[in-house]
Amino acid sequence: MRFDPRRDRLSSASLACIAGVFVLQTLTPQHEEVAAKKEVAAKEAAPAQAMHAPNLGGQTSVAADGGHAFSLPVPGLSREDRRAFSVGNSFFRDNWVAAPASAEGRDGLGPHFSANSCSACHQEDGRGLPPIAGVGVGRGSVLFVSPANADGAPHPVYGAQLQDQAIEGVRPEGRIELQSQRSFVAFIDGSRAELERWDLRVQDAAYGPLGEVRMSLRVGPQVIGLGLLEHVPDAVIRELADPSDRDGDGISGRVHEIRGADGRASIGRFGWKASQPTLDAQVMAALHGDMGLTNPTHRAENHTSSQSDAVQAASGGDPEVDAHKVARLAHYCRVLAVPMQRVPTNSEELARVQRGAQTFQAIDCAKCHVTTLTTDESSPIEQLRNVEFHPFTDLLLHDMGEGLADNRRDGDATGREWRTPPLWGIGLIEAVNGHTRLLHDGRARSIEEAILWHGGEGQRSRDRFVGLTKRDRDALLAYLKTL
Ligand code: HEC
Ligand code: HEC
Ligand SMILES: [Ca+2]
Ligand SMILES: [Ca+2]
Ligand SMILES: [Ca+2]
Repeated sequence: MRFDPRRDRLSSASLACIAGVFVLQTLTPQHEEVAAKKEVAAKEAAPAQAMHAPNLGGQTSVAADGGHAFSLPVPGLSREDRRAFSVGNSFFRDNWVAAPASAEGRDGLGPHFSANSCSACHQEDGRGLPPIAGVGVGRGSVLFVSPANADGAPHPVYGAQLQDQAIEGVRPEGRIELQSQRSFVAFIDGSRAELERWDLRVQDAAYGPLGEVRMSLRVGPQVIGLGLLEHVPDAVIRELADPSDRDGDGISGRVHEIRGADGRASIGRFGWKASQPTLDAQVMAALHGDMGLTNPTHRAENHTSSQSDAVQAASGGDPEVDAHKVARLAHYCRVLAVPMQRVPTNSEELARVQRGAQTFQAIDCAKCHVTTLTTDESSPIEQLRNVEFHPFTDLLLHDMGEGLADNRRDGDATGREWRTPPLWGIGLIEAVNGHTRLLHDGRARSIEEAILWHGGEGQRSRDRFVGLTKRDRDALLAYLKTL
């Protein structure tokens, strides 16, 4: 379904507020507002076409809002691309097993692993959970570890990731324990919000004490719209960066420059620290790091020579996952579509959401959560070429302050830097995953808490949020929930 903003005034006004291009249009004079309300009323009378939502993913968007909202392919794919999507879907969803197994082509899991399928951490192609006792254990996070004195380097015994599961006959590397810490934030109107964060601990370390380590806990993000983000031209991302803050707005933003094994330079786009430049690279890192599956880029099993039980484990082939399967998995992630914004049909609610969209611009959220980007012609998928879309990210690294810091280097990203996450789909995580945990480690229990954690380059924006009236805060949150 192609979305045409000119055909539909309601959608075009709301699209204007997400894109922030025609801000004037959202500040319409009184008589036009009345006209708009009349039109809304007319729409309510015709429920069949009431919800014609703006296209966050450009013409690749899908109208979807239930539990499977993140699981649809972009419309109009060729038959071949749809078939590849279905095959990729089964590789993504199905469990891998230990070798040797009769499940031909699905073995080689481990010896250590964090989960036995991609979808365990990206459930319904959505958001994973941190290992909170009784809630999130084994449901969607990874733990990176480095020695304290070698920032970002793999641990000499445990490797770059600490996996809390293992195949039979091999010990899990340890158990991740979170100790909750609470704090409070006061708003200008006197109301308070409670924030939660954790102290991380590894218990039952199987291969001797870890020693002093730096740890980074991260949850799996929703995997929608990635084929669009993959083909935003490098020049556009570089243009958004302002590493020495020349315009003095307190926001810098840095490109994560990646140097591949072949010496080629590229821009990191994927992961919470933008440490992977392409979907293929991200998929192969996940296969190896999260599931213990060797592949064309990572040929050696994911254990160190000090882990003797793991060293003796059977292999599922060399590599366990071949280039063909990697391509199917990457294709699957590439074409998962972005659901349309769910614009309210009720005129009061619509006015509130539009007010929230204006606030989003006014308090500089959009300086990092950039509303509009465009792909070039380089995608292998025709539908993803030359698409204007609304991801709410600049794909850049930002220093987000001490509160969010994991204090562990990842490639060129420091322990305080994080990539601006896209906000599309953020209001649907609850419907898809049954929770509203946000931020890289899932510490925020709501959108509001996620905003309150913003520090560093995001501090000014966060302070302006705290200074808003309750009415304006609620409008902003209502707006974000429509994304
Ligand atoms: C144990 C949990 C876990 C498993 C299993 C897992 N992932 Fe992930 N995934 C993550 C985390 C955590 C991140 C963020 C990584 C980072 O910050 O570097 C991520 C990031 C991604 C991204 C980038 C998303 C973005 O917005 O940047 C893609 C694509 C992805 N995973 C695909 C896969 C595929 C395909 C598989 C299966 C081969 C898989 N994942 C298995 C946890 C997991
Ligand atoms: C300086 C850049 C910057 C600004 C300004 C900024 N953000 Fe963010 N935002 C980020 C980064 C980076 C993260 C990820 C932090 C993390 O996970 O540790 C983030 C995370 C979020 C999240 C959680 C996303 C998720 O997927 O878990 C929400 C919601 C959010 N921001 C909303 C806002 C709003 C609303 C504003 C304005 C009040 C704002 N941001 C201003 C950079 C920014
Ligand atoms: Ca293996
Ligand atoms: Ca390990
Ligand atoms: Ca700046």
